[in-house]
Amino acid sequence: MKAAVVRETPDGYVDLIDDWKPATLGFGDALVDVEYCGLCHTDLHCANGDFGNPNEMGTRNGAFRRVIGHEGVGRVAKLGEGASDYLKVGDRVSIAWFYDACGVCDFCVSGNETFCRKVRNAGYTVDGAMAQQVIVNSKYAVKVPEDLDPVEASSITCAGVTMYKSLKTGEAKPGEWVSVHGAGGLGNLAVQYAHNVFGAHVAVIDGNDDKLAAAKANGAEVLINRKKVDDVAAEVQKATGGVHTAQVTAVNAAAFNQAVNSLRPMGKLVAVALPQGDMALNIAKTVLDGIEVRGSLVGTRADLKEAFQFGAEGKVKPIVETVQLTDINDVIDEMKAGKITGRKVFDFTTL
Ligand code: 8ID
Ligand code: ZN
Repeated sequence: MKAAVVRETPDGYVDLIDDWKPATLGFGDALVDVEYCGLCHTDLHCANGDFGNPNEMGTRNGAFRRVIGHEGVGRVAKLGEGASDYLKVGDRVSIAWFYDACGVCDFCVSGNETFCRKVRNAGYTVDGAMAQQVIVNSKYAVKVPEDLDPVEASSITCAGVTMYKSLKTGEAKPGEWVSVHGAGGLGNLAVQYAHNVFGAHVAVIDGNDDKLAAAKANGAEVLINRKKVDDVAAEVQKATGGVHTAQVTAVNAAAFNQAVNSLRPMGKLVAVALPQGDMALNIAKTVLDGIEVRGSLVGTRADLKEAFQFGAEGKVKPIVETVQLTDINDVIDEMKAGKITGRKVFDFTTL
């Protein structure tokens, strides 16, 4: 079985192996034949060991190499004992970063399950979907609507739901301004959810004109190429009067400063991207303007179900391109260089 695994010493790239085997199904598990899996920038962080070495976090099949991937979509091939209450063979399900959780702690029972201290994450603490087969927890694998294109669904499984949730976290409202700092895989979907679902006006900041053009086609009204202006925040302030919520998806600490300075009084900064290091906030601006800073982490099963439904209704349409698994390290390089507009999605149906 082909799989993309974190290198023995994580260096930001993956090894492709042919002999990967999923573990025996446990109670409540289901085996999924993966159809598509997108590459998220979080996979690059994992492959680089940015959050710790995933190979040292234990595997169920005795291997010591972690399979990456959490924008997976596939069909259920086999059910473990107890799984038939939740899934049936043939169901199309997603394999998301939020893999499963304890189900009983304060976070789980209050609709905040992604913050459970016993959470497991696909492609990080358990094997992910960048493989021909993956095991899911039948209670946690969210079904993909049949009328949603599965390649587009893969992109909603992380990028889409993350931005849908972070717009909720930023309390985006109709007619208000949202700024999106970084128009990559997450950013382009932030534009679509903000404009088409939340009814907001959108300003987008990126260093790549192709991505800005795609954002414009998706309804963004203010487009700023950060490489062509002296002061990003001043441009955002001039064009919008200050945004109500700033969404930071750029893998760059400087973008967080630009975002906070783009806010109007009482604005909310939502931190989504995961660059290494600390975020600098202007203290006077934060205090005198009553700025709020919130982190936002993927979405719950309910958020994902909603995010998929907006895709099925055509309100959001991820920009996706299918590619071959053998090209994965080249795609990682393209992502590092900020060259991908939308998402590159690995096609497992042709393997
Ligand atoms: O739940 C979460 N919080 C979550 C979920 C998924 C992903 C967080 N993430 C994190 C990833 O780990 C990563 O750190 O969000 C970040 C963005 O993920 P992505 O959208 O998958 O990455 P990308 O496609 O490479 O896009 C990043 C964009 O940022 C732009 C780049 O040009 C690219 O388009 N960018 C950079 I790098 N610096 C910028 C800057 N200063 C910038 N755009 C504006 N200003
Ligand atoms: Zn992701």
